[in-house]
Order: sequence, then C-alpha cells, then structure tokens
Amino acid sequence: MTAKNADIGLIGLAVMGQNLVLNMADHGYNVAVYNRSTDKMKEFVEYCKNTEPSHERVIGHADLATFVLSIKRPRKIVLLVKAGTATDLTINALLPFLEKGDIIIDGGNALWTDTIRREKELRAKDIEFIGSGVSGGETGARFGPSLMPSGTRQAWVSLEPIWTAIAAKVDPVSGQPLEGGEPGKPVVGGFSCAEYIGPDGSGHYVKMVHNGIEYIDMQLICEAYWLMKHLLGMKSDEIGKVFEEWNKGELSSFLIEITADILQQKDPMSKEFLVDMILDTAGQKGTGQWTAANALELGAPANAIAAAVYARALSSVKEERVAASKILKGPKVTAIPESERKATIEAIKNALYCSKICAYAQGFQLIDKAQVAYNWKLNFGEISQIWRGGCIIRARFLQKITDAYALNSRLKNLMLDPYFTEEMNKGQEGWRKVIALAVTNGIPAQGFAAALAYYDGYRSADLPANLLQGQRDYFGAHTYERKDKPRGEFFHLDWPEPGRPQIAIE
Ligand code: NBP
Repeated sequence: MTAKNADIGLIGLAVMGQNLVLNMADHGYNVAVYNRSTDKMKEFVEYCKNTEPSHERVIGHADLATFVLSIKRPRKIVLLVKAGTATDLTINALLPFLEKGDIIIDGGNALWTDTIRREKELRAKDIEFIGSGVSGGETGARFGPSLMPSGTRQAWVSLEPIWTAIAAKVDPVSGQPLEGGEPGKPVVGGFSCAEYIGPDGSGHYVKMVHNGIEYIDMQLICEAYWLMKHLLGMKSDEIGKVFEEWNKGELSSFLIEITADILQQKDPMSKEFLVDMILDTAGQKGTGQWTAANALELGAPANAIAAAVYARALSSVKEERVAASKILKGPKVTAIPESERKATIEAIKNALYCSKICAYAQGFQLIDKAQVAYNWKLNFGEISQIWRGGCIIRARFLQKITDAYALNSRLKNLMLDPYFTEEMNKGQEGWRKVIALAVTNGIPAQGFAAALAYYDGYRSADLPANLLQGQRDYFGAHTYERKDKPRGEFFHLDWPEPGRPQIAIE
C-alpha cells in the first residue's frame, strides 16, 4: 500500500476498533489506523504483522495529518472511541485536515441527539457525518456485525460497499445467520445485515432501541431460569438442557444458545455450576436506560423494556436486599407436583415467547413514535432484517417480524400480525398461569408481568382512564372528551368543592 491509497481510516484501537479494522482488511480494504495513544497503535500493528493474514492492509499512523492524507477522497474515517466527549474531541482534532465531502462515521454507542447535533454542525462545514449503530460486540465487529447507519443518502452510497461487505450475512430464504468467518476467510454471499436507516441520528436511535430490546430479552430469559429453579427445584444443568431444547424451536436465538451453555458451565475454582457462584448484581452501560427514558418522554408504552432496566437497578442493591430478606415476609414456595412438571415448563416457555413478542412490539412502537417526533421515515421490515445476523438479539423469530412487515408495511403493532396474534392466543393460558404461580409463590417476574399488563392493556377497548380524566378535570380543570361526542371536543364540569354534595341533576 502506498502512502495515499487507504480505502478507509479508523480512529480508536480498543476492542471494537481493532476488530473492525481486521474485518475490513479481511474483505480486501486498505485501512489506515490511528489511536490517541501511539503505543496502542504500534502494538496493534505489530500484533497484526505476527498473527493476521491481512496484516499488509493495516497501516498505522502516529499523527493525524499523515493519517488523513493517506486516505482516498472522499475520505471515510470511522470513529470507535469512547462515546461522548471523546467523540467531539476527536472530530475537532480531525477537522483542520478534512476537505469538502469527506465523511466521518461514528460507530460508537452515541446518544442519538448528539448524532443529530454533530451531523448538523458538520454539514454546515461541508463534512458528511454518518452515525452508525454497530452491534455484536467484539466477535461481531471481527466477523460480521449488524450495522445501522444514518446520515445523508449521498454519504451512505460512498460507504455502502464497505459496510455491506463487512456486515453479518444471513441466508436470504431462511433468515438464519451464515456461520463461518475466520481470520483471512470472511463470509461472502447471503443477505448483508447493513442497511441505510434514515437521516441524522436515526441509526443510533435504532441501535439504542435494539439495546433496550436486548435488556428485556435477557431479563425474560433470566426469569424463566429463576422460575424453573425455584418452582421446580431444577439444577442449573437441567435448566440448561431445557434451553438447549428451546433453542431448536421458535425461541431459537443467540441469547437462548449462550444461556444453555452458561447454565451447564462448571466453575474451575469451586467445581460448582459457575452461574451459582456469580454475584447477582447486574451492570449496565446506559443504552437500556436511554431507551426507557425516551419512551417516557415520547409517551410510548414500553413498560417491559423499562421493567428490565428497573430489574437491573434492583439487582444492584444487593446488600439492601440481603438485609430486607430477613425482615420482609413472603409466601412459602409450594413445590409443583411431579405430574405437573412438564406442563409447567411448557407454560414457562409460553410466557417467555409471548413476553418476547410484547418486547419487540414495544420496541417498534417506540421507533414509530420517534420517527414522527424526529421527522424520519423508517422501514421496519429492513430494521428487523438487519437484526437477523451479527447482533446480540439475533433470533429465528426475527424472520417472522420481517415477514410481518413484508405482509403489511404499515402494521400498527406487531401483535396484530396474524402469525403473532395466533402465537399470543396459543401461549397466553400458560403465560397467565406462570405469572399467577410467580405471584402466589413470591417469585419476582417483573418482565413477564409487565409484558402481560401491556398485552391486556393494548387489547382493552375500554380502560379506567375515564375515571382518571374525571379526576384531572376535578382538580385541575384539564377537561375531558365524551364517548357520545366526536374526538377533539373537550368538556369541563364545574365540580363541587371536595366533600360538598354532588351537583344535583334535574
Ligand atoms: P472504549 O469505549 O473503551 O474506548 C476506548 C477508545 O477510545 C480508545 O481507543 C481510546 O484511546 C479512545 N479515547 C478515549 Br477513552 N478518550 C479519547 C479522547 N479524548 N480522544 C481520542 N480517543 C479517545 O472502546 P470500545 O469498547 O472498543 O468501544 C468503542 C465504541 O464502540 C464505544 O463508543 C462503545 O460504546 C461502542 N461499542 C462497543 C461495543 C462493545 O461490545 N465493546 C459494542 C458496540 C459498540 P486511548 O487508547 O488513547 O485511551
């Protein structure tokens, strides 16, 4: 590679950056690399020389000027630095060296409103800015992530060949991820899990909702495990085998697959099952919280996604929970008789599948609210398509979502698609039974319960919000609409003072 012919540049050589560079190099692209600490860049280039078949395509630069000048125009420069201030600092450092039409691609987990701001600021300087969600962690970045880019169409056209080449691939008919991928031998062919999402911050927004769905997907799996453990007294490896079975059917997914493995893993130190030795406090990096907070802001009913964030928060107060467990009483768990064991496991599976459908319905309902609020026009079928491979929530079930939006691109709610309606109808008896069992036995299952409350609320033609609106009009003259008048006509009653007799009606 000569000094001026890199196809693309990348800044930020931590886990994600290094792996994405190698992925691009394996696909035949010359990649210029730069990192704030030069030592890390040198170490990486050295590592590539010793171990990576595509090492000749990775060229390190110790200063930004030569890095930028080495890239073909219009320059494409990917940022994989810590999201937030580091992104702004890096963009500002780059700007003096960029020219009209050059493209910065932020692959970090940026807050979508930051992406909207950055895109606007850079557009005013004639620099293109693509915010691209990158999902799949380290392995995804190396062998095929799910990519959710947004910005101008013109910038996307320039990036598209590289992004579609390096993304995960799925079988176009079955929707199943194409396995394989080893250093120097990338997966080629199949449907690429990179698709243009829309303008400015929409890619990062969709990635954020993806993470919100990931939170609840994981929480629901944990609740299924916990119910099998406490209601049925099953050992970790037995539960792992159940997940292995479930992975052969409609629940088949990356998360179910790894759950089966985790539950059967022994701890090298204690020789117990490792999961029983892991402290029950969950961490979070914030994207689930952003999703729930934005759902609240936009008034989208994403209660199951929020429940997953709250469940992590509750898990984090371990010491308080230990103290409370000695004070606050609950019911004694009644063991399920042997004769009902199989049916209970089946009911837990129903609860998991129905709740999962609700979680995705909430995620898409939220994206729908956002596209109105931010003036985007998003394609839900394409979004579900690019989640089929590479990312953490990849699942067989996503093909059903793709099919649902192919059947009706204006579907109001996923649960209204004939396939999903039928699945909810089939599974709800077991789902309700499991929640009743959890409640009567005092076993927390907030994800399942929140999802069912959403389902029951959504399918209710009438809700008690009539009384709520009456209360609002009583204390705050907030007015109400009437059932016997057209929507949009508002009424107010001059209510009596609290405690005074009702207004007499002749
Ligand atoms: P980190 O998020 O840990 O960021 C480390 C990188 O940021 C290093 O290259 C570091 O340079 C650079 N950096 C920092 Br910190 N401050 C900087 C500054 N002021 N100026 C320039 N560079 C700076 O790396 P990561 O885990 O590889 O993630 C990269 C991005 O991808 C993040 O936005 C993350 O949210 C996102 N993401 C991560 C995953 C994942 O699974 N890890 C998945 C999807 C997306 P240094 O070497 O000089 O300190």
